[in-house]
Amino acid sequence: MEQEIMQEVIQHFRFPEHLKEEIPYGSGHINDTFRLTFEGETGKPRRFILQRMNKEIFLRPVELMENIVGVTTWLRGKIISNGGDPERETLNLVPAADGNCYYRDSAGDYWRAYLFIEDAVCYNQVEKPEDFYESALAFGHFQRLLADYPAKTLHETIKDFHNTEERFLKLQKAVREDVCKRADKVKDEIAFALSRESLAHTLCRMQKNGELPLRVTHNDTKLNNIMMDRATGKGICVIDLDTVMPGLAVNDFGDSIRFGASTGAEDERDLSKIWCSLELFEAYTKGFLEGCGGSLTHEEICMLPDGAITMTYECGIRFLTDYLSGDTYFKTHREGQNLDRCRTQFKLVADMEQKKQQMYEIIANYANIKQ
Ligand code: ADP
Ligand code: GN1
Ligand code: MG
Repeated sequence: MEQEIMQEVIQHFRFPEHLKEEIPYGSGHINDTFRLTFEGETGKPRRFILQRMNKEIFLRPVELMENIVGVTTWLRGKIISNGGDPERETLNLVPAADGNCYYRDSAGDYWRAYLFIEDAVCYNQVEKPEDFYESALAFGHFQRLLADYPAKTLHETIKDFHNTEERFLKLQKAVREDVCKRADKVKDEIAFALSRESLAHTLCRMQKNGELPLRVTHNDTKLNNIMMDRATGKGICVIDLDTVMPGLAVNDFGDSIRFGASTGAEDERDLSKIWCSLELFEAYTKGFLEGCGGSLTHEEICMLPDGAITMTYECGIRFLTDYLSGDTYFKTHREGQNLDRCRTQFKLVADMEQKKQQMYEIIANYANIKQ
């Protein structure tokens, strides 16, 4: 059945004729991603990414695709006027046969296709601080390129995505309902989350009262959502644009730190390996501030450590909620993976709390803030 659907979908996009290979690809937690290789006319293979969008999560896929068309067209214009290469520096959608930028298959799922970005890699863990610095530069730059994007035209693809207060309420509900009878096993994690409720409020409150501005942000800035040039090591293309929406710059910073400045994998079971590396934190801070090019307000800069702690806390809460609800949101490949992910996030939160003053000093140093 799956194979028949794949064939149907592939026929409905404007791909070359001869398919040589089709493999599941990448390690995203949300969509089903495939890499397709076709025989090219000159003998050189041509590759594409084909994705089935997650319909439980993205309830309005046509609106989602409108966002992606809008943002990639905008970026394309900016990249061309800066003398860059629009085929590599932003995602390029492949049209479907009917001219739409998506295809709805006979099972009701929505698909889209992108040019495969060649000669580039994306990492699941930082290998060298310089790579993390380069990724920060690119994420900061991405935010700057979108600074004057008409935010009102963007659809909210996932409601309350980084509304940490709402995430906190959803955790409480999941604990109350305990549909899988797992709450007893994770009393410590629940207590950890509930005892830090104030973390859920600070940034939300600052956004509501105007202390932190809403900008067009990426909202899912983990390291494997950026392609790095294989030859130069530079961050060339920000991908995974499903959650580009108005949001907080400190959250984009924080989400990168949560994932990339950790000394271990997101689902590492041996928690003695998990720390927030200040060396990596420093590399990212330097790159992000450079990439944002002076566009952040004083208040935003001062709240960057809070962004890191809040995003890590929020993600831990989301993993725990999903574990309690029966693993329905994030893809899992083994029993208890969401719980393992939750535990690494909470270990990082506790470590970041200890290191908050040092984080602030690093930021103040790069942002030239007098202490
Ligand atoms: P998810 O939302 O599930 O995380 P992504 O859009 O991030 O899906 O894609 C999953 C993975 O596929 C990425 O981490 C990356 O490895 C790879 N990928 C996605 N788009 C491209 C592309 N245009 N070129 C090369 N690799 C890509
Ligand atoms: C998901 O799509 P992916 O794998 O890049 C999630 C992020 C989480 C992240 C945790 C749309 O990111 O919000 O921070 O997993 N994306 C969505 O690894 O929920
Ligand atoms: Mg992704």
